[in-house]
Amino acid sequence: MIRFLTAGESHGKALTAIIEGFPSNLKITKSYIDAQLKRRQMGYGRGGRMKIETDTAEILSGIRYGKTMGSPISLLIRNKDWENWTDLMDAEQKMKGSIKITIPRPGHADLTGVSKYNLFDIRNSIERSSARETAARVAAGSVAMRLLEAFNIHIGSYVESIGGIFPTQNFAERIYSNKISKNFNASELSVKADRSSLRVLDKNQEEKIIKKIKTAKKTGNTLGGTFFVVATGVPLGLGSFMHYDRKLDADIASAIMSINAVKGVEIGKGFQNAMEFGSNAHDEIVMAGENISRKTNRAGGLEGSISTGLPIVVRGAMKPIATLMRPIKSVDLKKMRGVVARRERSDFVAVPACAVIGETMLAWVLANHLIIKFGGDSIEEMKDNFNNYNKKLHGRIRKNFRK
Ligand code: EPS
Repeated sequence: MIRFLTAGESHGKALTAIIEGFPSNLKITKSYIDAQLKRRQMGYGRGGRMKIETDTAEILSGIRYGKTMGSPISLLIRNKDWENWTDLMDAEQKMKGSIKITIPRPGHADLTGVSKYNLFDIRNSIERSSARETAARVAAGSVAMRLLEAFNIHIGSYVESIGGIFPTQNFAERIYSNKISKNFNASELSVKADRSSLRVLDKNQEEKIIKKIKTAKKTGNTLGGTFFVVATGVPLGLGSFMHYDRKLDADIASAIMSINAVKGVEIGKGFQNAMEFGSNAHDEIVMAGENISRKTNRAGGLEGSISTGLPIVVRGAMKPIATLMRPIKSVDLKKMRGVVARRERSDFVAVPACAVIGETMLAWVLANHLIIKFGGDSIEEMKDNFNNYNKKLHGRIRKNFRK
């Protein structure tokens, strides 16, 4: 229903995103998009590039006087570092004296990229496989986030662990036990996480992780970790079990897995539940006064691939950054002999940024399913559809089963 495309190389002139299919009259400003871009750049353990860039979006089309027009929205993020790469990244002329990259880094897209695309220089693979592309995704995803906010749907994230260091209490457990306030707004999680240099919720844990990152830096190593992305206010009924490509959980897993370096995705207590008896894994249906309610939310807000109305909880695992300053073994493709892998400026840890990207990817999927279910050409039309459905939902269940 909605689409976006990104283009741009890590050290090219700019990144762009074209977003299509949003309703008209959605309020959005450049400063809203820029605030999300800034959040993606933060985090202890980032590399030198983040000192060069101050990512901001130029709105090229689709927004007038602070509102969407229904037309394709195009956004441009300039790469400041491009000024140092104009010759190396020239579209026509090969730079005189430029040296090919011939040693692939294990864990990066270097070897698979040059093999598959028949490239003559690993640089050609690095440029697009770099996580720099996620800046364009965050810009696109922030438009989706704004759409959700118009329906009181909020998204937040936090880092659960880095380098195997976990908090003493995981906030997600409170969501799984459904003991969280009905008014809990997931963006509060981000407000809290953004106060930490690692986007963790536990100060003790932060200190321990910083120590470990310092050790990683000293020893030329990198770290990965796990993060949570949560959505609140999602109405019951997004997604469907009717066909594999209509499933909301599958779309969420795909969107999170698409983030660079993510190797694992879990919804609710997915992996833990696989070890439990069924009676300990599912969420009992109970009456709370007049209303149907759930004792727990171990399913993470999804049952039968449809949103239950409870918070959606997604957990992602990011592998350690593949560029090591004390590299592991590789092969020089020119000399065809064993060497150590190449070093290149990079981050030591990027899990905090990954969580922010996770927010925008989840926002994109939820905005898409919201538009599928309540779609209209203007935000006003969509709101009418949304309010009408929600107003009648519970009454309909009662009426249908009383007959
Ligand atoms: C990134 C930009 C990149 C890296 C990092 C993320 O810039 P550069 O290569 O010029 O330092 O800092 O990318 C990776 C760690 C990676 O493996 O691709 C960014 O904007 O997030």
